[in-house]
Amino acid sequence: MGKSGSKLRQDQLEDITRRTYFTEKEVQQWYRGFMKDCPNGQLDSAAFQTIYRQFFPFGDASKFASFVFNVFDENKDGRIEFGEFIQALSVTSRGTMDEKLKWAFKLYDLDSDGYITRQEMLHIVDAIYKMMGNTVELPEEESTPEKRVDRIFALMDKNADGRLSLQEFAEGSKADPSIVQALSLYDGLV
Ligand SMILES: [Ca+2]
Ligand SMILES: [Ca+2]
Repeated sequence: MGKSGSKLRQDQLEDITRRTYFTEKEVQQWYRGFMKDCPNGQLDSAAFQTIYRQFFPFGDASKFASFVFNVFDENKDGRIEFGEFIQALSVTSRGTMDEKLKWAFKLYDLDSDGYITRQEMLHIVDAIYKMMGNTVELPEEESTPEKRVDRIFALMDKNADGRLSLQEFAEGSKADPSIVQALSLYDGLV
């Protein structure tokens, strides 16, 4: 007693290590940190937003944080458990380019129908702009979320149907990595 919760059971540890790019030692370290910040073993949306706000004190990170939360919360029960947390962390920090792109695609594809509409992308880009506040000087052609989304769609929407498939999104992102700027934004944030 007393120590329960500070260490993962061996079978859980092995399972998580198998499913992520982390070593057993790293998983245990993340687990200790996670349980210290979330003693009940769960992170809710409000707590998640608080973490993001600390990183972006000059803008409003709430909206972006709530979108990222939904990707972390894989079983959609409104809470991030350690398994979900470490899985997302593994992909965003050590995943292959394809894994990172799929993860970013999920972030943008708000209704999970397999396509990113202009409206969906506008929601995310708007959230990113709000989070950055006035801290970055944007070039004229990207001075508003609408302009940035127009630019992204001009580049990525090859068949011009007003929505991006995973393939269009992946090809466009590889051609111009700056487009998936959100990736580098949450890289290192969690
Ligand atoms: Ca969950
Ligand atoms: Ca969609």
